Amino acid sequence: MATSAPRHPAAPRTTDDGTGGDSSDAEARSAAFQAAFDAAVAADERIEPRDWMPDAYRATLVRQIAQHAHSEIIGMQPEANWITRAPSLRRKAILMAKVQDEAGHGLYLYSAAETLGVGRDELLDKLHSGRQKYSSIFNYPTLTWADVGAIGWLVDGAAITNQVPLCRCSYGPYARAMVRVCKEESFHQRQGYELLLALSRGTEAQHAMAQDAVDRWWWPSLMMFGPPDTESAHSAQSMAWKIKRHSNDELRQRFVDICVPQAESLGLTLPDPELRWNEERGHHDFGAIDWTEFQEVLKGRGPCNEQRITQRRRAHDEGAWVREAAAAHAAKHSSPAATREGRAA
Ligand code: BYC
Repeated sequence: MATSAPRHPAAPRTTDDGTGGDSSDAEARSAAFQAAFDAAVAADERIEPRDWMPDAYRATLVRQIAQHAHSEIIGMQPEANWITRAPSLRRKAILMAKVQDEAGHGLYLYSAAETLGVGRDELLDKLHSGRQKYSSIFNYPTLTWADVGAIGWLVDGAAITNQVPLCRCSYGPYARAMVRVCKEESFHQRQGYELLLALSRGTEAQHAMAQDAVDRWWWPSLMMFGPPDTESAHSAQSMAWKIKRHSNDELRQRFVDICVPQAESLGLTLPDPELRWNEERGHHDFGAIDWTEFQEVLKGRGPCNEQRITQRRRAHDEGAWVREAAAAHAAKHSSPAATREGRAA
């Protein structure tokens, strides 16, 4: 760590009468911590769990990491819908592995949130009671097998575009979790692309099924990056703290530019008549996003909001016995008698 100012909260200073230091001492200490935090962020250093951090920085991280963790576990549902109907053993094995990866991502992210002082139970409770969000994208149905390919190509593709910069997030545990998540997401994106390519080059009906899935998932994928910059409540502050490295619109544009040539090699079209290369900007122009639809989904009125949260609550309730058994097992193995037995063995 290059900074000389303190990064860890010092023990409160006490006076002879035990009432603590005067308020100017406390203010000076707090200013020193703030200065050390600002310097660390400016120098691109990582903030670690035991470092001092502003309350609002902590709250923003908890909000974003929790939303991200919830997205990973709710995101298992639309794809799991197709595990029993995958068209071959190979496709089934790949899809099962992918859905398990998403569960793993949820676990890394809940663990990252725990380093900020919030427990997993508390976060799950907020998800189940609608006090925390998950990504809008998972409120759309998976109607055909081709949707599994469209999710891999577009949804995982959008997730990677958003998450690769998060590997450089200023908060250490989140940034480190993202490195592994992004490696796995790259595999997911490629399996989606390969699945769509097989369909696109298959029979006429298979090609049409792939095109229909891309038509339905394209616009919701663009919404994953969040509202336009002019409407984004948190972007400016999150970018100043180097939690986010790019704005929502910058990442959305990057995603569109990546997808256009990929769609061409897939032999599929993107459902936007206004999509064209703009020589002057060096980017693709694209049509207007339906932000009313986005807001409706965020308010819980998307096609599958109700179904997703009901299923999540049911899975949580039905898994209560597993949590209880795991806790009993852990307690048994950490008891003094078990520890003595372990030592003797
Ligand atoms: N859906 O000020 P803004 C995946 C909310 S899934 C729902 O721009 P911010 C995967 C936002 O929370 C990928 N809500 O916010 C899993 C805020 O509301 P609150 C999940 C959205 O945070 C399985 C309000 O709108 N990835 O990987 O600066 C299979 C204003 O927005 C959405 C992540 O979560 C949305 N799309 O930026 C396949 C990545 N967009 O909280 C794939 C981490 C915005 O004030 N998250 N809102 O009530 C982020 O990078 C950022 O949180 C966002 C939004 C870019 C999403």
